[in-house]
Amino acid sequence: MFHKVLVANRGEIAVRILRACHERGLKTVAVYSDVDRTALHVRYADEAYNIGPAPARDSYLRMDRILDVARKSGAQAIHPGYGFLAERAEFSQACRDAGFTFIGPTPEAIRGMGDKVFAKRSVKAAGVPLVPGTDTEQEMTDEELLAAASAIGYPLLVKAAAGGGGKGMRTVRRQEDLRDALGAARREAQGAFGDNRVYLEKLVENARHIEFQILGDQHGNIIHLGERECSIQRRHQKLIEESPSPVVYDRLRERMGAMAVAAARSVGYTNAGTVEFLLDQEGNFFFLEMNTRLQVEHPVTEMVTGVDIVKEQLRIAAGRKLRYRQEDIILNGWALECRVTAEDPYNNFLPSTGRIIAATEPTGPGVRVESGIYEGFEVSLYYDPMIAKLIAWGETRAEAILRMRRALNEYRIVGIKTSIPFHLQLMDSPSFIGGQFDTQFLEKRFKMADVEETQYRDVAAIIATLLAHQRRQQALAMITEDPARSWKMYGREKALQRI
Ligand code: MV4
Repeated sequence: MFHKVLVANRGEIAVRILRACHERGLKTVAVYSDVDRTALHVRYADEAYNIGPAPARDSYLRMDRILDVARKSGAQAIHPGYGFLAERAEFSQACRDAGFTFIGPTPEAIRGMGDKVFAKRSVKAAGVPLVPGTDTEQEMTDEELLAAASAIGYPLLVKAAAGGGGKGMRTVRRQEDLRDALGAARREAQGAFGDNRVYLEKLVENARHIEFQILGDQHGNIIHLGERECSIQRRHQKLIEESPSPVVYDRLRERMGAMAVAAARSVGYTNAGTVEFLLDQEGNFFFLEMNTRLQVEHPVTEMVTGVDIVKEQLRIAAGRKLRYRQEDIILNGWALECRVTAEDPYNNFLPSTGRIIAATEPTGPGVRVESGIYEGFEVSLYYDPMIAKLIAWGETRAEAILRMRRALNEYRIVGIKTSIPFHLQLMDSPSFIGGQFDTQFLEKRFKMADVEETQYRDVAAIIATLLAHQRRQQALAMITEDPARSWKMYGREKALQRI
């Protein structure tokens, strides 16, 4: 059992983990880079240590420095959060070797799922449906891949074996483009992962991205906490997530959930993880990959299941048995999450930096905020632009959307541009409200209204009020004046409405 936990992360997720530790009576240690000296996670922890300069590779990615701090502070366990070192098998291994409890999966499970080719092979053996593609028993040459492509059929995707999250992916619609795509994908994969292995999959079009939250203890128990719908994304960055999915019904959830558990079991998975699926228009689903970490969007699952996933991670890492059986997990209501990023949605989501001079967070029924910022905080370009998450829960999806819209309207962040106006517009989109969208929706079918339209909404409201007032004054004047004047006024008013 451990009594002190080092959180090897920053921002909102570090704060989230520190809170779970404090609830369980654990002492906490934060690490921070030079620019994060005054960050929120530093203030929330019992102790905090500087681990180097702002660039992540000099601080949050320095395993050696983080392990030094763990030793120096007397921490016995390390939580990696998401991003940074969370999915590095070497880090899980290094923690184990140095005698610390890694609050996450084993290096074997991370390595197994990190290699997409290996992962596909092990989940296939467990009976999990895969997208038709190259059978990946051994490494394939370009010639072999070209031959395999004809059997799979077009359009198809070239994917990197060491990839994930859309990195190193290429769509090929015609046979004559495949050779070039293979070359480009191999070069990109070599540069990004130091591994040029690629494989082919049939392209599943108009699909939704549905993922299942998994929890597994060290006693062989694995359960799922239902699904999250993550199709609202832009360039592989999710912007909104929800649970449950508007298109997953009970019977489908049971089938997909059982497959998610089987996938996790096939690599001996422990702790929290996520199994990603594509769900096509005919209702077929296919395993995509498994994320071996706590995810950004875990709160929507917490809101509908009532399970505190981070606290469960701590219990699992301490060797305790899962507190829940599959039949104990009941989905209640609906939850949405909007990622608040320091980006300008009116300007192609250009990163926005600077000091936050004022911030007011929404509260009230069904609203949860996971934030890493405060008034006076300086948003830099060094890290991910996500600065906070806004989560809304409702008994129904409609109530969750109404609460989200209300909460977005309460949110005030002054000093930088944020994605809040984008989220507000999306909450008004008939396609979103109707639950009709896929992974292409944002990029292909949704358009932000112009900045002018919304920026001058207040001005328009003031003008409208003044006009209405003026008309009323004129109407009063009409009663005492020439009766023909009211007809002229009526005509003028109609003419105005046609503008
Ligand atoms: C696919 C696909 C269609 N067909 N595989 C992108 C991220 C990585 N996890 C896998 N991805 C995809 N794989 C086949 N065979 C479409 C995507 C995809 C996608 C998946 C999830 C969420 C957003 C996406 C956006 C574009 C493409």
